[in-house]
Amino acid sequence: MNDRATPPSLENSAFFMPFSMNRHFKKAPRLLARAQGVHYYTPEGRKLIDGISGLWCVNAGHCRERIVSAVQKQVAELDFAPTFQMGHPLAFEFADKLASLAPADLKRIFFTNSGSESVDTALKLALAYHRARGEGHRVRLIGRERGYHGVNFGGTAVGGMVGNRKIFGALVAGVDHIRHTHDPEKNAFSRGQPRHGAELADDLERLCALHDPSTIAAVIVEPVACSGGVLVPPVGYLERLRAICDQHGILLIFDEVITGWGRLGKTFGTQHFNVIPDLITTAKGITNGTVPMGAVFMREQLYQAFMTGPEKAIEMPHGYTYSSHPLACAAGLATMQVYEEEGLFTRAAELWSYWEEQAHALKGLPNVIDIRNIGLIAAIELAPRAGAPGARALDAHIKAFERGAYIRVAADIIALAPPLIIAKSDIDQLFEIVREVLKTTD
Ligand code: PXG
Repeated sequence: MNDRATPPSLENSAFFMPFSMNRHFKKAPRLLARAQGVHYYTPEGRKLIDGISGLWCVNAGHCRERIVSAVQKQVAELDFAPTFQMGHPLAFEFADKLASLAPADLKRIFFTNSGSESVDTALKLALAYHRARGEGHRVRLIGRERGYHGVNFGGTAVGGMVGNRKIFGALVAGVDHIRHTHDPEKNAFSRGQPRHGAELADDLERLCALHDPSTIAAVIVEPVACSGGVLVPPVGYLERLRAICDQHGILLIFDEVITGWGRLGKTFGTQHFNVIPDLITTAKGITNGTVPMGAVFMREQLYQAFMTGPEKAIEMPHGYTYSSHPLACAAGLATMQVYEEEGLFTRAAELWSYWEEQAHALKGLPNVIDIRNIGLIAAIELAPRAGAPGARALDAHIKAFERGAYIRVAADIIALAPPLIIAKSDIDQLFEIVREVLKTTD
C-alpha cells in the first residue's frame, strides 16, 4: 500500500463536526488544506473558488499578508491579557477604530468572540438597559421567523429556524416572533429589495397588542436574513419596524454578523438601508475570519444609562475571558486597514449590477424557482425533490466541489457571497460552475 496515495480514513474520527452530516461527510470528506485570495486548495492541491467567503467571513480574501503578519507579531509580543479590571492598549485602540467606522452614534463597543456571543450580549444589554432606567418590566424579546442569531440560548430562542430550535426544550422564556418576509408568489426573481411586503412589519403591532408594548425590551432582526435563505427585506419594511419600535420605546437590534463589513456595499447594512438601530451585532468579517471575534455596537444613550451609580461598581456583569483578545484586536486592526486601503467597504456596490446580472442569468435552468440578490450576496432556490427536501441542493454542493467551487447550501437554497476582492472573471467562473452543476442535477 502506498500510504501517501491513500489518505487516512476519517470514518472513525473523534471530531463531532458542527452543523454537519457527520456520517455522510466522513465517508467522503471534502477537505480544505490551504487558501489564498478567493481560492481554497484541497490536500491534493485542487483549486476551488470560494463562493461563500469561508462562512460569510473572509471578506478581504484568504491569508492576507498584512493580517497574517499582524497576528504573528502580536502572538510573540502579548499572547493574552485580561480586560476584566485590567487592560491592554490594543483593545482600546481597536474599539476606537471601530467607533470611527460606526453609523450614527453607535460608537460604544462591547467585545465578544463570535456572532452567537454578540447576539446574547446584545439581548442582555437590552434587558439591563431598560432595568437601569427603571423599566425592568420590559422583559420580552422579539425575533422573527426564519431568523438566525447563532446558537447560544438567547440567539436560539429569538431565532426562527425550526430545525435549530425544536430539540432544545423551552429555550428562553418571554420570547415571541414576528412573521418572516419571504413571499415568492409576489416577489420571485426580485432584484435587490422586493417590492411587496413592507406591511409585514406591522406584525410587530400584533405582538404589541398581545403582550402590551411596555413588556417588550427589544426586537432583533437581520437586515437581510442570510442563513434562513437570503431573505431580502421588502422596500419600506425596515423603516416601518424602526417606526413601530420608536413609538413603543422598544430597542431595535440589527444582527449584522453577515451584512456588516462591506457585504452590502457600505461598511454596515444599516448604512445601506439608512435605518439606524439601537444596537448592532457583528463578528465574522471583523477580523476577516482570521481570529474569532465579535462586537456589539450600541448608541451613546445606552452606554450612558449604564454609566450611573457609584464609580466603584461594575456597570455590566457580563463579558468573556477572551473579550478583546490581543490576537483578535491585532487581526481586526489590520483587517480594517485592508478594507479601507483597498476600498472593500464599497466594492460590493461597484460589483452589484454585474453580480446581479450573472446571478439572474441562471433563471430558466432546471428546478430554479427563485433567484434573489443584494450587495455581493445571491441565492438560487431550487424546487425540493419530492419527499427529500434538501437533497437536490446537497447534490449541487457536492458536484460544485468536484468541479472547482465551494458553495453553501441550506435546505434547497444555494447561497453565494464570495470575498469582496473577487474579480469579474472569477464571478464568471463561479456562475459557470453553478450553471453546469444545475444543468446536470436532476
Ligand atoms: N447572527 C447571524 C446573522 C449569523 O449569520 C450568527 C449570528 C452566529 O455567529 P457565530 O460566529 O456564532 O457562528 C451568524 C452566523 C450559513 C452560516 O451558511 C451562517 C452563519 C454561520 C455558519 C453558517 O448560513 N452565521
